[in-house]
Amino acid sequence: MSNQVNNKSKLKLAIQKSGRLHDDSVRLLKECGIDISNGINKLKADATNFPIEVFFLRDDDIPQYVEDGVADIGFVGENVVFEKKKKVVITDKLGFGKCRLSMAVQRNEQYTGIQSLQGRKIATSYPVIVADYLKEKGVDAEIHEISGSVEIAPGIGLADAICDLVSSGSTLFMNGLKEAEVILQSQAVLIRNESLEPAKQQLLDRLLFRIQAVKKAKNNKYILLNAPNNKLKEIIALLPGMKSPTVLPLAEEGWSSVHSVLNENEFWDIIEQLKAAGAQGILVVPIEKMIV
Ligand code: PRT
Ligand code: ZN
Repeated sequence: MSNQVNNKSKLKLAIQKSGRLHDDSVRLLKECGIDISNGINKLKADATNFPIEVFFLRDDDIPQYVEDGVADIGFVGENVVFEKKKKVVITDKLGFGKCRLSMAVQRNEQYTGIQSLQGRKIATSYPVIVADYLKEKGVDAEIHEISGSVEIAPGIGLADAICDLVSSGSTLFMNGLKEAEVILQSQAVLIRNESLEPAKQQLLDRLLFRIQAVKKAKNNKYILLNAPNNKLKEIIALLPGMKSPTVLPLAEEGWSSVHSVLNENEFWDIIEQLKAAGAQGILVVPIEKMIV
């Protein structure tokens, strides 16, 4: 096979070169069985065990590369996708890089709703999203675009308010600001070019299948417990499982071992109910991959 043909049949993925999304992007690939550990310091790297080529870029550039087809797909914050307004398709949420884009004002300021920003100055690195939001709310404010350290703008008299990404809230707190209004929830997403050729779409489907299995596994736990046979019915009724729980007899007469899968969201509630129903020796084990 010539090199050119070889390259054509590879899926080209753009991820952040360095920064908050880099490590989680590489980790997700690894959990999908895709190893690029030899190339992280280069501009691009081939995976050794999946037909994928990874480009390392600034996050701001990823939507453009995917729109142009230089990359077929990308992992990037949804906030960047909305700000850049490129023609790309958001295909999946990746479950990491979670944050929110929020308006913030000085802590001692009275904030009575977005209308209180009427006629005032807002510093942000997200001028497009902010302008859309203000327009939708019918608020006329001056947007001052700055690319970094947005949180210091009110303190130095550059703006009355800011609109910036928040995760723990400690940056706002340390700069004497308070979060006033969430305007967007964001996380890393997989974007794709609008018209992928069939061979690439097939590769993307394989990758998406693996990503689903990894995400599902993270949200679920495998649970094993011992139950007296006279309580089995009640205990089984509490367990969802993939189909129904597995029930195996224990060596000790009158007891069974029950195995099932629990979703993280309902996990503690169900554990409490299981205990109350007579379950003993409850073991909870992480799941590596989950294919349903
Ligand atoms: O070099 P490159 O352009 O690629 O990187 P970058 O500096 O533009 O981006 P980077 O690495 O800072 O962020 C990449 C992406 O991570 C963002 O686009 C978001 O999708 C996501 N993300 C998640 C965050 C945060 N959480 C976050 N907390 N991006 C930035 N922040 C910053 C925020 O701007 C503020 O300065 O962290 C500070 C607030 O954090 P808390 O925890 O103090 O609230
Ligand atoms: Zn950036």
